Amino acid sequence: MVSELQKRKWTTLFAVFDANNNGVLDQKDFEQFVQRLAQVRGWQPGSLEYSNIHDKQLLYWKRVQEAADKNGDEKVTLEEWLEYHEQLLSAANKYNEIESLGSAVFDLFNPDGKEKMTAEKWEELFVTCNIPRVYVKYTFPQLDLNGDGILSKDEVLQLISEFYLSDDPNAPGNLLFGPHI
Ligand SMILES: [Ca+2]
Ligand SMILES: [Ca+2]
Ligand SMILES: [Ca+2]
Repeated sequence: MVSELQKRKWTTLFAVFDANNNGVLDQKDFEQFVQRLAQVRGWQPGSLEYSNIHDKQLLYWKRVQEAADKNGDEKVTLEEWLEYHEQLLSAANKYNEIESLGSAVFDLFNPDGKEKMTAEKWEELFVTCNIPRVYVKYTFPQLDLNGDGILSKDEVLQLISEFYLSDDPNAPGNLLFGPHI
């Protein structure tokens, strides 16, 4: 049984991915995301960092497409998206699936594995995803589960798993993309 809370969260995630805000997901959204990230990071198109992230994002989009684009029109509608997540909820391998998706997102923001996900870096992610950055002040301390000022990969994976799956209104992972849930 899917709750309203879960549906709201999946819809929020859809909105985060829908970079050009036209109500469907397709490759353009993921390309726009790369452009924004490059802007935030000061990467020139054609640079090594740029093409690296670009390739990763296109792979990521292919995965989303494979999982959710039921009618194969190279677009993912909100309906298809919700259906995919509903199926994910009852899938035996859901934790593996979510962990590998979460890992891909984390690595995107930490390409060399050396950067620490501080509140400042987290804010960068919000700017890139077009989420109001003012949310970070409120949500970061609750997301930083052990209070050391950094979101570790383990913390992020736990939060992502809560975001995708939890029906608990008090789960910190609900706040992953802002406090409005
Ligand atoms: Ca779109
Ligand atoms: Ca479709
Ligand atoms: Ca921490």
